[in-house]
Amino acid sequence: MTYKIILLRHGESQWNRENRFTGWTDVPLSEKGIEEARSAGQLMREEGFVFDKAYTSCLKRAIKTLWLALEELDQMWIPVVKDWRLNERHYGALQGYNKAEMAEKAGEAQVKLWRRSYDVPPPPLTRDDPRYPGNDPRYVNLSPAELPTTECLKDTVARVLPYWNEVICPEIAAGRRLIVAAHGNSLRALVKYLDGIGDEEIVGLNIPTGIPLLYELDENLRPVSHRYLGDPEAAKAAAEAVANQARRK
Ligand code: DG2
Repeated sequence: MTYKIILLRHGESQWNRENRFTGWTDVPLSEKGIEEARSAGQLMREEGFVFDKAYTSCLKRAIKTLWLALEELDQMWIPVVKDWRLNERHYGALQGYNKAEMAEKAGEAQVKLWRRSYDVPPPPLTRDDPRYPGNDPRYVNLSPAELPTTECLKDTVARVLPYWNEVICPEIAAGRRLIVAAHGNSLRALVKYLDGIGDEEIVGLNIPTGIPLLYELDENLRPVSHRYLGDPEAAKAAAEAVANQARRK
């Protein structure tokens, strides 16, 4: 007996397009991102996916990707749960800055540490910074300790994993067919756990936009296999492009 779950990073956002650190900034999809979200839905339709429930973040790039994919599947009616714990990792004071320009300024090695290391957080925001999420009504129920001023992947794991274990896993075990639409790093956090990727190896993992990632799980909800739907070479090239976003110009 195995279970299937789809993990989907949103389609290209406007700030992915402009190559800017985004984090909790609520930016829309680009035109290309809208197309990617539709294609993701088509890929799932071609493989006959049917879902009972969807999970996403509180950020419109993931929410809209989910909507567009479900529209292609003609399954827009299913319940959708939005939770901040699936948000992108908070990129602290880097939010808004161009990744390649930051590599010029701080050096590629430093930017790689901020982007991909397990436990080096980007510089934090101050609480009086307009980018601090504490004044945003969608986060009104978060405790001060939960409201980030920055996050490394380890911090993201610390909020994504309890959500996976306490909210999503019971649904899978009950036989519900789920799709999770989230972000590059909230999904890296999950994949790190699922595949038991070490703190050093996780540096090399990049997740492309808008390509459904299928996991098959055994009865203990441990992965048996995973693959990107569609052309594996295209997924590989897209992941490579993500890795290279913070090269100096
Ligand atoms: C990107 C990921 O998040 O950036 O916050 O800039 O998945 O929501 O587009 P997403 C961001 P990198 O960690 O790949 O630089």
